[in-house]
Amino acid sequence: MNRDAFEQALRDKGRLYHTEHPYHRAMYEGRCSRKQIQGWVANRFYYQINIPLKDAAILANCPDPDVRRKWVQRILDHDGFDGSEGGIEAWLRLGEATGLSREEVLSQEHVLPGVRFAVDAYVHFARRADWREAAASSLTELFAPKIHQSRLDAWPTHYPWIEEQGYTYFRKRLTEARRDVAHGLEITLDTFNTEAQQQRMLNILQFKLDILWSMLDAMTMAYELDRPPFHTVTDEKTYHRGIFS
Ligand code: AHQ
Repeated sequence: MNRDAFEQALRDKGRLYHTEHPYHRAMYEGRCSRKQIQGWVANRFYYQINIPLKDAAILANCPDPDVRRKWVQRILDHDGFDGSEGGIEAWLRLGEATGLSREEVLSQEHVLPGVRFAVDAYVHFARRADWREAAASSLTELFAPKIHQSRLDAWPTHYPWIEEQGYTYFRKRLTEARRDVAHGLEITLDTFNTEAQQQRMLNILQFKLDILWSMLDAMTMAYELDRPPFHTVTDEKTYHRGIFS
């Protein structure tokens, strides 16, 4: 495919984005319970704290200082820097705004095995893959601004019990995601030129779409179907804790 056709092929993957997952549809249609919103926030926290590790892995594998100089901004966006609290702190505020305590979210006690496996797969891929393939796998964010905007549009109406300061994270991502995508797209379109490379890249993007979808499947089992891991045996959260961290 030429550059434009390949970009369109990447954008066409948007129809499989987790916007369409039933958990997210329930969320912006106002059909989520407080427990389902809190479960989502507590589980997605594990994704958020692993993004800087994923991006650091890409930096570690990338020999090009011009790319690193831009890519490092992603770590600062999440970890914060002098004068900016960062996305992870903003996510903790989202947790508090939904009625979770900081300690509860930081403890990872709610992180479901299926969510942990999906997120760990992303970090391990970024560590092992060619840095350009790992960079390109962030392009699910082509579709992210729309999903962040949908939360800002729908949540205050449907979930008035969520405190307003919780929305900082979604607002931040509207601009950050767009800037990240511009850089990720440039690397991707410059790198993958042969048919084999482009097909492999589309498969890698599908891998990332599968990660996002699988996280919500684990949350559906636990918070919608009331079938969390080991529910037939115990009500206790008996999930394993991070064995890599
Ligand atoms: O908040 C999100 C975020 O910081 C990132 C980084 C990026 C990546 O490097 O893979 N992907 C991503 C995403 C974030 N939020 C998700 C959401 O639904 O709120 C979407 C997700 C993505 O599209 O990959």
